[in-house]
Amino acid sequence: MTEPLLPSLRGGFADHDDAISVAGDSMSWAQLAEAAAATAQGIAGARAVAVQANPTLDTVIAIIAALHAGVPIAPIPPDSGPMEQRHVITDCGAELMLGTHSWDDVTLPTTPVVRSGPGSTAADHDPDATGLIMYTSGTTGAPKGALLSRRAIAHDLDGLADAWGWTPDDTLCHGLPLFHVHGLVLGTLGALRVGSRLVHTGKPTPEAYARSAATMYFGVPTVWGRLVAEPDAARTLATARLLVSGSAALPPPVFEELAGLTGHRPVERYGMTETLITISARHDGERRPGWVGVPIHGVESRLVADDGSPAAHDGETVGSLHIRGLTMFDGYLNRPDATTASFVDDGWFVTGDAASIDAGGFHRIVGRQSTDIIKTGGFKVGAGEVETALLAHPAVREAAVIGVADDDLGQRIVGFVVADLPRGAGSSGELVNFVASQLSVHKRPRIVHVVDELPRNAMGKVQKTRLVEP
Ligand code: MLC
Ligand code: AMP
Repeated sequence: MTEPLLPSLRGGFADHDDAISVAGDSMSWAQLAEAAAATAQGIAGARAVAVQANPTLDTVIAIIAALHAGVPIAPIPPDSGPMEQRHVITDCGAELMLGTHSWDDVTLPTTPVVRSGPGSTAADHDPDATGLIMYTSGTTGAPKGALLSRRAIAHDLDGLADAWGWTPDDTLCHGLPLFHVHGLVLGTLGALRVGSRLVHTGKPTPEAYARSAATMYFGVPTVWGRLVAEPDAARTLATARLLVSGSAALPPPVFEELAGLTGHRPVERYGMTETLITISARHDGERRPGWVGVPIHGVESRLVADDGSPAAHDGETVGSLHIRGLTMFDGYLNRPDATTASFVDDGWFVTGDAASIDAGGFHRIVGRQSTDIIKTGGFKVGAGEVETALLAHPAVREAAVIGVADDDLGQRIVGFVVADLPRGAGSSGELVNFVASQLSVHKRPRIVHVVDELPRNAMGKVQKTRLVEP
């Protein structure tokens, strides 16, 4: 049964005074349900709304209010600059901003988040209705809004609860952003669907994780890498039941260090904004460094060779990973072309990830098939989006952006520009800050090299493999 989406807010489980806590601000599920119902009054009937997704309890109330009202909501990175805000707010069709925001350029009316007051009774909604519009980067162009139905969210959370043995006895801890699937769908709606307490630490720092006595912890590999670099903090997680890593590849040495310090071999899981989380190691199954497990309930995967034939499940052969099942998004908003292009025969979604599958059905993600998708700190960033931002700088004439292997971030974003600026990385700070001010801060290159020319092939296309840092 997919509705009600969040049974904890309908009295489905024994309540706690601090059932949900975000950066130290906490409330019970009954209080959250009241706040959401009262806030929902202000948005009833809207086509869509948007929220500046700061890591606060007010953001959670706003999102739950939208789900209560049956109004699709787009959570936007709080630090996004004018270029990104303009695009997302226009594209998602928001009629209102829900809750306060700090964006001078946004002229939409604002409806406040309130914590008490009269509210409509919670009602079941059409499971096929859009719950969330989640923006995700592609290789080129501005981010696309993935339409996530209430049904897909419910199926995903139920599949993950099964895979992870997640119950109301758990307390979940993490500090991941509330504008992506990891922190919002799994990390917030997951706790509210399963009925487990949630401690959101505001930021995912080792100290904050160490302070929160929880049974389950979520993190992206950068979070786990930073945790094992502080062994005393890491050791406190020994009392947990399950550590879960996802959003990017967990380096096997970090897996082993985490296991050594906490006594827990982490569960790795794989997913995408579009498909939600589809593949995971199980709480009662094998956890293998470098491998992400098996499809969750309701999900199928297949491996396709370059010629379109099925690739062998021998643990070695690398193919294109396709996904099908109950957790699938309903397409990209306003982008029927991109939606059509991402599916092949019989509803298989082409993930763009290269993978191998072993005889036992265990999956290994080998990498992205496009070098123009960068995963930095678990954030997906399209090279094209950063290049467009660099080109908007008055001194920049040509730009190319790549991801470079990085011990902390997995990949770090590096820019190369032809510009009316001194050669080298001398003016890097200015260009880095320029991108940070136009897009979200996490999309900024960590360094920009000013070069005489970009390497191009005979067709004039930039050859990114020939871009090397001095
Ligand atoms: C630095 N800062 C700047 C700046 N340079 N601000 C303005 N201009 C500049 N030029 C500030 C930042 O605002 C921030 O401030 C601080 O410096 C640090 O920024 P950072 O270095 O970018 O952050 P960092 O510490 O590197 O972040 C690491 C991280 C983060 C792990 C915390 O990358 C993160 O939260 N990752 C999670 C990504 C995620 O959830 N992905 C899920 C996608 S869904 P301040 O004040 O904020 O500290 C998905 C599906 C799936 O992938 O499978 O899950
Ligand atoms: P996003 O669009 O932000 O949802 O990012 C989805 C992408 O993150 C996937 O296509 C993968 O490339 C990557 N990803 C997610 N989880 C993992 C994982 N456990 N291992 C490797 N890559 C992952």
